[in-house]
Amino acid sequence: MWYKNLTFNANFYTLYRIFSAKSNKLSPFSVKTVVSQLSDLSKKAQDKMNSVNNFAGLLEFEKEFLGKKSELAKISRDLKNLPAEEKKEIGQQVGKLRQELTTFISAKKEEFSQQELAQKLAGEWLDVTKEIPRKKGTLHPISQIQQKVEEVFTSMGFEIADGPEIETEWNNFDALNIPAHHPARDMQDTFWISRENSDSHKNYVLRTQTSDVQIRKMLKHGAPIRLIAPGRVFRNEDLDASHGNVFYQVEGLLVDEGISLSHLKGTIETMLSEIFAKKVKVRLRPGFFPFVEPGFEVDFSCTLCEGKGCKTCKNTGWIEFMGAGMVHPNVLKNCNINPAKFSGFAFGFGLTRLAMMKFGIDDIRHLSSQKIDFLSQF
Ligand code: FA5
Repeated sequence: MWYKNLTFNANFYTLYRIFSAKSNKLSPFSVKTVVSQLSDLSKKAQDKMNSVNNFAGLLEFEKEFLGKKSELAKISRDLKNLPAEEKKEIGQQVGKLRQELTTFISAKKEEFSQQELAQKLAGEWLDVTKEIPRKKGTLHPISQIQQKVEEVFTSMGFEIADGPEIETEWNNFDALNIPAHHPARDMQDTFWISRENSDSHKNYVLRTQTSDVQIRKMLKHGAPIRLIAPGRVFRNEDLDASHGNVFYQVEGLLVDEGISLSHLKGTIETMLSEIFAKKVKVRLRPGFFPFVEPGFEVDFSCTLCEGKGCKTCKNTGWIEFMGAGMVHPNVLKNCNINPAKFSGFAFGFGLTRLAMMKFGIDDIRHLSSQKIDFLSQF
């Protein structure tokens, strides 16, 4: 290293000889003493340079060799006692040694700062090209199942229809062949918004079913018609694991010439087989809904036990699924469609409950819990 080549030793020896021989003003002993002090100091500094390996060591070194109480400072102060000629000669050597020590110290300071910076940067280094694992959001299980249902029905030529959640009493009940004091209105635990008018077109409810969309669309487009209407419905019910008071249904309607129950059965079997990705069978049991005649409760074969019987299907091999039937002639008439020419089927199932079945969710309340940990499992 450069500082190993300090030039003092030879120079001091020369100086020593000059002063020993020439000086008659200052005692040779004094010059000799200064020269040998400088020589020793230079050697000592060189020896220590190798062991300076950090900032603290460097500060100590600086203090020892260039500090106010250092030997060099002392020699500098003593220079004034030398005769002018010697003062100049020795002063130059003192200056040279000071310069070399200063150069060494600042070079080392720079070296240590670079090391410190490099260490700091190594600790703080950031790879901006690295992909940061991010928690991705997921679709709510109900949205997922709704998308799938829409996909299947669209592929069978059904239109996706929509309707308002605040509905007239007429669309939600009267047009669907549910007369004013019919118990079916109570069956659906209605949230009334206004009920005081004698004209049911002017009374409003939070819709209790998506069947209202059949009415709106048949009134607007007539027949033939083929639609599904997914949406939110509201019922003033006591809550438990399988009953919500805000939940989702899907209404289905197909009206055309020559439509029969076999079309209904085939349509529902196709939809469920697609949703569960396996062959699903459907059975119809007699059921009552004022807007269909005949009406049915529709079950499908348990997808867990393949119909053999398990806890989920209560050992029956069948899961209760939805209400359905052939559109009542009164409903067709209410929508200006000729029942002598057109017939159709309608069905309505709980989308929320279908999502529960598909994903094995045992409590409907989880679905509205907004718990990300729960919802992101699906
Ligand atoms: C109806 O709402 C009829 N509109 C269905 C219909 C349409 C029948 C067309 C015939 C022709 P129901 O009240 O049974 O039917 O409800 C249909 C489905 O909604 C039920 O099978 C069930 O899956 C779901 N459902 C009913 N009440 C609740 C509730 N409180 N919480 C969650 N899901 C419910």
